[in-house]
Amino acid sequence: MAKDMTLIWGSGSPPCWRVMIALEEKNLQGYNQKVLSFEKGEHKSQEVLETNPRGQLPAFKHGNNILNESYAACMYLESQFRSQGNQLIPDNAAEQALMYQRMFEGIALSDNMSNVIYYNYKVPEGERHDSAMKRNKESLVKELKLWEGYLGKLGAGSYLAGKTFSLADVIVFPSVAYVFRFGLPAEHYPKLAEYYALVKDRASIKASWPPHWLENPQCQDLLKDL
Ligand SMILES: N[C@@H](CCC(=O)N[C@@H](CS)C(=O)NCC(=O)O)C(=O)O
Repeated sequence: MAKDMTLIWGSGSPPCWRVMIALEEKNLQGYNQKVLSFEKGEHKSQEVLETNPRGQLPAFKHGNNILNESYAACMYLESQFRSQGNQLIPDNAAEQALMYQRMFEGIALSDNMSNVIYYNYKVPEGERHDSAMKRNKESLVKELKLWEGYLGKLGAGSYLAGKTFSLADVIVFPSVAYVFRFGLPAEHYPKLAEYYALVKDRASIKASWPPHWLENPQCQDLLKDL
């Protein structure tokens, strides 16, 4: 039981989801938690700002230790609970190198994805251009093809950094789930689709699946032409 931990999160936020997956993988259930609404602006509340002055989620605390960056929180959990639950950082140097490499490349995937999915949210109405959206989509395609190639090289049934589930999957899987939720055609990205199918039913992923995705499994088909 993780009674000395508190996570404030928002449903469907990939950074929040990462921390929740890591907590599940390390058998740290039973933590204090509160889910807030981005739509209602609750992430800008005093309660959040006290933990995370950026007014962003996740806001995570273990005792007096504050970790609001999802990468930091996941790495901290693995390091503090190394022998508990599933090991998320491989010991072998080559496997560890690939794991860190993919994990941090996850930033590019996440950025490219949100530049398309959240274009309207990020760019004020008068400044939006079809040409910019087209460029963002082209960048996302390039990025997705990279990951498709990485998975192709590793072979069937692989996780992002090899034969075992690792911190790279904890960090990157939410972005993969996002692109399929937004209509990415599985037939154009068969390796990514295979990876998505392999990981989506894992216990830690199911336990932390965004609640509003369960209520509303259908989403926009914004990525259907990719
Ligand atoms: N680098 C942070 C990013 C956190 C983040 O961008 N959270 C988003 C939700 S996905 C948020 O709170 N956005 C609201 C805002 O920036 O006002 C992390 O990885 O934890």
